[in-house]
Amino acid sequence: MGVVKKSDNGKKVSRRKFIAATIGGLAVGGAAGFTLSRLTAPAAPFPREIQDVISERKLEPDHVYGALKTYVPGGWQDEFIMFSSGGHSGQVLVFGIPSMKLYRVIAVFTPEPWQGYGYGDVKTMKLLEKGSNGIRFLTLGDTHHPEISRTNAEFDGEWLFIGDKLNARKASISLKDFETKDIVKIPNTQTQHGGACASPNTEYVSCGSQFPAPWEPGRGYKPGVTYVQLTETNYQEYFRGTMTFLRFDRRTGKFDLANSFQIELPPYMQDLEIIGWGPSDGWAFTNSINTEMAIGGVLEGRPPLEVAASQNDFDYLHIVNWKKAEEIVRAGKAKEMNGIKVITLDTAIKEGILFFAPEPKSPHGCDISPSGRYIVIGGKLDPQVTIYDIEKIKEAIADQRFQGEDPYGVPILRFEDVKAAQIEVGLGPLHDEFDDKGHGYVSCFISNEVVKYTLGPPDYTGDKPFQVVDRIPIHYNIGHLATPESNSPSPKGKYLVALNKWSVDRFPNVGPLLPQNFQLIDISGEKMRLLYDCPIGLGEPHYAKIISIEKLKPLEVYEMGTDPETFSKHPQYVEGKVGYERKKEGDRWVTEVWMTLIRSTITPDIIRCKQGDLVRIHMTNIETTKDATHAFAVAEYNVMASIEPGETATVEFVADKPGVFAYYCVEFCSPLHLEMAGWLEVEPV
Ligand code: CUK
Ligand code: CUA
Repeated sequence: MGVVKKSDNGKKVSRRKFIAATIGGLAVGGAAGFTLSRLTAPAAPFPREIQDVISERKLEPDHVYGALKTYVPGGWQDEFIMFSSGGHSGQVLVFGIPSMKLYRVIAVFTPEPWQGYGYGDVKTMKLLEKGSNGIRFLTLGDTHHPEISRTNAEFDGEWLFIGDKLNARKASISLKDFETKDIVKIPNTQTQHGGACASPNTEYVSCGSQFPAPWEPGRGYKPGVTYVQLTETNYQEYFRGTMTFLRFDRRTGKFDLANSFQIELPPYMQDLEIIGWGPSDGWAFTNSINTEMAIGGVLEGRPPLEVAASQNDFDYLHIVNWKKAEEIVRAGKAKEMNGIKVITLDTAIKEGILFFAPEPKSPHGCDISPSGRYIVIGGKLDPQVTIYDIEKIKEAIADQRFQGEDPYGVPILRFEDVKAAQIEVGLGPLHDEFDDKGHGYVSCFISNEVVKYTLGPPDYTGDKPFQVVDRIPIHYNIGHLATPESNSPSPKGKYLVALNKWSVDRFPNVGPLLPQNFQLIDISGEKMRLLYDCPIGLGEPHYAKIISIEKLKPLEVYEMGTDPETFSKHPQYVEGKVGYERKKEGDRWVTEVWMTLIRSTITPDIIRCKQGDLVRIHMTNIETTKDATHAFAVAEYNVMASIEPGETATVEFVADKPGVFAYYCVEFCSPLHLEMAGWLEVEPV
């Protein structure tokens, strides 16, 4: 990342040299460069012209302050990188903080042409297909909660995880090349919500279900197969939630179902989930709603779901001893169901893995203070955040102090025994994040604000624990909020992003479907201060994770012939090999092509095949220059690949229509980019 220096305002910036690729396009593949040095900030007072801009644009002091705090000149580095879910765009968005610049959209659950994701590229087609798990070829996902891999509970910047709420899937993304490496369908689960959350050393990535799925007794849930008639009685008897611990191999980036396990849960709607560290190491938590087990049915004479599911004054915080669960699985006490070892509800109760604590009232959010001691739940229908103390929880469990059990026999701890504090914060409290000074920040959806409060010791050691200390209005309908490296032992403070669902009057009207509004808030001082409104015109993000930029070590270029799935040589990469051959594979004709791309030539530039052939093209971008990406697309065939410098990718498609079809490089890569083209001749048979 180059030399990092402290600038005048104390912000770390990197004095990075800019190597511009040669524009001598005829000099193919050249990497001659020149260097630009960055302008240094003037030490003298700003010239008159700055004052003029301010008065001309009628900017107020707050505006100028916000602009100066967030402006990151070209060539400078942001201080943090934010990975935001892309909501039902199915993707992940990558932003800089404080600039709020959108740097990248990572294709995950939805085809994305620029990255050649899901348009004939074998690796990504296989990934999407494997992740679809035989239900149908899924091209939709609803991403909610990103997570970064951890070492000793700290974010280490190596892997990113994101879940698909709609289809209960989990994906891993390498932060070496920002590409999706695995997608797995979570067994026995139809929709998922809580998590991704990683265990302190990323042995497991965990996630909880949202809407319970119908289970066949002893056989779990099979998508497209399991049917249970939906009645209130059947719901209670046969529907089930899950908490799943997916074994993750951080070498390959793959989830390993054979070494994963799952805990069967009652048919409440498990909601947000988190895994603890420090004093809460070994424990996982999820809040829940609809402990009423309402199923809706307005046309059948029952109250609507939202009414019936909001009757109880308390729902249940689920407290799971996952380390003990792991032992139970090792001891062979789990039951294999649809490819995963399941600890049944009965076993979980009997073995002391699952406990409940009352939580008011249809809550949302489940977050842990930096020390690992406090578990914080947003009241949603209750104007308070409720804070639990893991020390008290562990004590109460050890003493077997329970107020009773739920209809399934899960022991319920006494609220007063495990509660650390309740703080009245505002209306509709949802999610909590933390800074490095012992403060929590809660999003209040209904009262449209972020409220700052103090935690208790050891996070906060002052004389005003568990008190509201500041509040700031947001615009509007805030869901999650995010602070750098929150929900880990070492949050960094400084900034807070409010992920607002509505923008109403903050941006020009671009149609009834308005952008979401990410608001950047300065939390470095005592008072929070709004800095910037950032429109998100793509999906509905939920949660985001922010990490210090120094922790990311992405590749600049792939080593020549790299298969990004494994980061090793692509099985079909042969140095210098170009050309094609038509041959029989079983009873099908295949035209197999070895192709290279370099400014400004695609070789071969003519491929002749016959109608009905499977065309399989192994393409290598033989550039070694950073950013010298090429792309490959075939006219009228819906085929698109992106090949980064050094990368080898394979596309496959059936040449089902005869004709002569142009293919070309889709990235404007050099002055002769338009000439970077060729022909696919498909001879009719
Ligand atoms: S949920 Cu969306 S605002 Cu999926 Cu984390 Cu709370
Ligand atoms: Cu390569 Cu255009």
